[in-house]
Amino acid sequence: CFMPRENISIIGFPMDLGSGRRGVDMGPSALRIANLERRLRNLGYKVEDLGDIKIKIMEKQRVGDPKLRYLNEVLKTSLTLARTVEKVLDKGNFPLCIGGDHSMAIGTIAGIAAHCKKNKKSLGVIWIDAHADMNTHETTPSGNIHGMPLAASMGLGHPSLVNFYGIKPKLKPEHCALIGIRSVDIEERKNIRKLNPAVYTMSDVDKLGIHRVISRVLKQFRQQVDHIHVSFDVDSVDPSIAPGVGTPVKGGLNYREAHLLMETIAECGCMSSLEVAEVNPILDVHNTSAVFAAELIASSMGQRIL
Ligand code: EXY
Ligand code: MN
Ligand code: MN
Ligand code: MN
Repeated sequence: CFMPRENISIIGFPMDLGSGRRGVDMGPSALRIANLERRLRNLGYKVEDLGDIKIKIMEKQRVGDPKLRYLNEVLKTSLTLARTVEKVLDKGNFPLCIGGDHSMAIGTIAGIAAHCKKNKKSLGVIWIDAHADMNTHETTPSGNIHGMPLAASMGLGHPSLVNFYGIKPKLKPEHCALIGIRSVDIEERKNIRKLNPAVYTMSDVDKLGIHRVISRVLKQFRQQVDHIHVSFDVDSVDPSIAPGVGTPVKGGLNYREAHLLMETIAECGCMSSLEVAEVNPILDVHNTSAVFAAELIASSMGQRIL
């Protein structure tokens, strides 16, 4: 379990090749400008920023297969991300991966899964997102890989994604929970039914309340897994308060719901890694979405009101 005095390693992944919209490659800069590091130091952590992983710009890339756009560069850079995350965990630090489009989860989860496998730990993932990110090259309406990482991690999708980093599957569906979901493609639904992870839609959040939802997930995961990874897509938050995201969808988490979700994760004290994806400064208003994301990261790491 993660204890507050552990050291945090920030890893930037300035990727936008997995997204249909430009701009999320600037997410890591926006989060750093939002004083992410200082916020964490203020909570008492030692923080090292490992900088950004090198990713070739879109202009220097070939799209390739229209159902798996920019696959080659996504795989190549995800390999570096996976190795970096694995190394950070192996030395006992807490990896905080900042993106970048959500295809980054392919690399993050691979690195975590490798660390867990070596240490005979079981992995659980809490996926907070407006989208399920459970398409495959066969069901995708867009060809954008950021719509596929969760299915791929659970063993469904193109072999190059599923077998990535030599671990397949990286995550069991019974150790996966999605929260905040409100935009799922028709064909993608079949993938969700096939794998059957726990899904808490925004409708469930409205009915149950975010505290009950996250408490239920944490209670279950605390008993069943040794490593809890939180994959936070900023588009889970309502676009009225976080407009600067790659793929905004109405009806998301409100300001307090988002903070309470992260505060409850912090209270549990059992998060072992975190990634934050899809901040898009091009669509943002004076960096407010990045500042909000940085506040939410702080909440998940123990920032309290009192
Ligand atoms: N489901 C749509 C697709 O696959 O193209 C949209 C995916 C957006 C994914 C964003 C990052 O969460
Ligand atoms: Mn996502
Ligand atoms: Mn999303
Ligand atoms: Mn609501």
